Amino acid sequence: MKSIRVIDSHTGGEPTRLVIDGFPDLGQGSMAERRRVLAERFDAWRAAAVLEPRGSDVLVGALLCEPQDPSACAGVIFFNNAGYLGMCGHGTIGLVASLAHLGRIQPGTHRIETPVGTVEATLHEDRSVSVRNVPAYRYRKDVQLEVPGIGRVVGDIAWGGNWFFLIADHGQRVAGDNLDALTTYTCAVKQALEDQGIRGEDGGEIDHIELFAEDADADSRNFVLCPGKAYDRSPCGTGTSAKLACLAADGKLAAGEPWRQASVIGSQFEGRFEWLEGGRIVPTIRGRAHMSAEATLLLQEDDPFAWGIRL
Ligand code: PYC
Repeated sequence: MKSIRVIDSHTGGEPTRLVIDGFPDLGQGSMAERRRVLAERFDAWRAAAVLEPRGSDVLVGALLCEPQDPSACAGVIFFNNAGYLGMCGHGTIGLVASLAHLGRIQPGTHRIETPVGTVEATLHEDRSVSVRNVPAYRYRKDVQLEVPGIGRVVGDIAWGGNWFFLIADHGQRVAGDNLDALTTYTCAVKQALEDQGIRGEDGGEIDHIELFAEDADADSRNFVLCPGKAYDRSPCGTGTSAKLACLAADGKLAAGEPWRQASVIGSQFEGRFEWLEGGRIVPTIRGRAHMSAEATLLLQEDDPFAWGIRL
């Protein structure tokens, strides 16, 4: 019988399953190279860890890796029910909280390697975590998209560690009792982007769709559709980074000024940015994770669903 040791946490309601032992050896390459090896040769392990019956569509997996650079405290590869992510803000906060829970790190700043670059995470004394993310930027503003069944939708394309399509004017009620309609709307937008070949600057798939609305307790509330069709229960660290890039580009938020981003379930991140040369920004996202479980996943030889339910 195979086994996988995991630590589960959630960041503002969005779960992270940190795999600390039991996955196959992916070699000594960069996190991008190890992600490729995992995807091409060992994808069944991703499925076993996050799909039903052990996981769910909402779960984000984080594989803890030895970093290449000895000055980094960890490397990580993020994945979910549909495949692999670039960066993951809520997941990095969950990773740091889990490493602290295990006694492997103390308050302070820690470098973490991801497939899209190294980020710096600061564990604060109050156990909140700030993630100084990879550089973010808006690639295209006011992209017009014809969406079958909806009509014309206008949004920005921005990079925040994943590719996002950000929509302010959507006519949808961004609220926890309207999740089915929000999911249907954002899935239609995602499909239209795909069908019309609209992609990120590097040809990357725009696999996150983000809607914004006003919020009484924050600067904005969002709904984020993730690849795999689950919505982000947290305000989405990479999505908030993409939002900061758009606010910065529009001159609506100054460097260092706080931005409180609420999720559709009411959890919050605080974001700020610094300017980089060339119009890019470095976003920092602060939030808090709570521990949910320490567990050993078991894969029995005769279990027909040992490697997940894949329909
Ligand atoms: O927090 O960046 C994030 C994230 C991406 C997908 C789910 N959460």
